[in-house]
Amino acid sequence: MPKLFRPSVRLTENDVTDEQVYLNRRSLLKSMGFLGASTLLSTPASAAGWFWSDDEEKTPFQAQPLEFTQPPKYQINETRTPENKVTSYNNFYEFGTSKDAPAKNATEFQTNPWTLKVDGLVNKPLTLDYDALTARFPLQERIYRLRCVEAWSMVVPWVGFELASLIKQADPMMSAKYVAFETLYDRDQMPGQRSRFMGGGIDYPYVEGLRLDEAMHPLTLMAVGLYGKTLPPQNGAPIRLVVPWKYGFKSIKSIVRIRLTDKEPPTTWNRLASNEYGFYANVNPSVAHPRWSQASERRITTGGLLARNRIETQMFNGYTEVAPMYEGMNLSRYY
Ligand SMILES: Nc1nc2c(c(=O)[nH]1)N[C@H]1C(S)=C(S)[C@@H](COP(=O)(O)O)O[C@H]1N2
Ligand SMILES: [Mo]
Repeated sequence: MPKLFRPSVRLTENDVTDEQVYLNRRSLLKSMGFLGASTLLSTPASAAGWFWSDDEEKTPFQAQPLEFTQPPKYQINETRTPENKVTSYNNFYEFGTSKDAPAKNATEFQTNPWTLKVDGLVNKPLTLDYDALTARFPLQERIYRLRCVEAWSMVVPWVGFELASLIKQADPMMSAKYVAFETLYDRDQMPGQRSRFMGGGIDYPYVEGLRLDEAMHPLTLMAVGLYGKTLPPQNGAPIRLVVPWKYGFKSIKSIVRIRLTDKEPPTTWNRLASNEYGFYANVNPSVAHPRWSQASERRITTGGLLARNRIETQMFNGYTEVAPMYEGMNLSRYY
């Protein structure tokens, strides 16, 4: 997403103070030897935790291999974006707004234990713990195009399961019309949530939504991995949404809650700039963003990150099987 500094989201004195206090405390801990590699204690992190209860032991992310099938239908014939680019060029404003910030700032993001709740207008509310995320549903590898609203794109081999299978287990009520998603809110772990400046002016937690039929569409994926292994923190560990026919900001990361509702739920980028980002946000080359064209995109493959590899953007990002869901809707507006 482009950086947006609107008058209402300018840096305030409070934010600075907040961040400063936090940084000072960390540098104090560091000078005492409680952070980083060097320490006088034999079991550093746990001993530090014993003194200073909010500085718990952190284990850096380590990808675990996953087991999955590879349905031929989802193996597309396009050059995949190399893994090191998928995991180093990210939008995850909870960890900072520059593309390299999430990979740098999320290395120690703790995702186990984790709880994902499915509730709202359902007959059987569910809670999935960390192990259930990868064990409850058979996993599939799906190679999808990911088209960011900023006009760059990637081809990513995700591992996951259909959101529909999760929603079916919760048994939605007849009154359910929409699905609301929410990212983790944890100011200790997500520096962008502590500072308006670092978090791009977003009111956290990050929220997203889909119409129920969109959520139930077989293309809509809950991803728990990429390139055959568990998701790195910067890509939305331990579980994120992937909606390949919509702009990337719909594909919300690190989800803790999925709520079925009868009203169109608020969505983060629409709340921040409703003239630029709509609820539907279907990829549409013929509707320009107010500040740039959406007719083409920079495909990130094996060249340098800024290599001139421009291709034409396709309607619904090429997933035209979703078109019937939008019959009768005016898609020429910036939805
Ligand atoms: N919680 C959360 N989810 C998010 C974002 C974010 O900032 N916070 N950025 C979105 C945007 S704009 C894009 S393009 C994709 C990027 O996913 P990737 O980093 O795995 O490529 O994540 C989306 N999901
Ligand atoms: Mo994006």
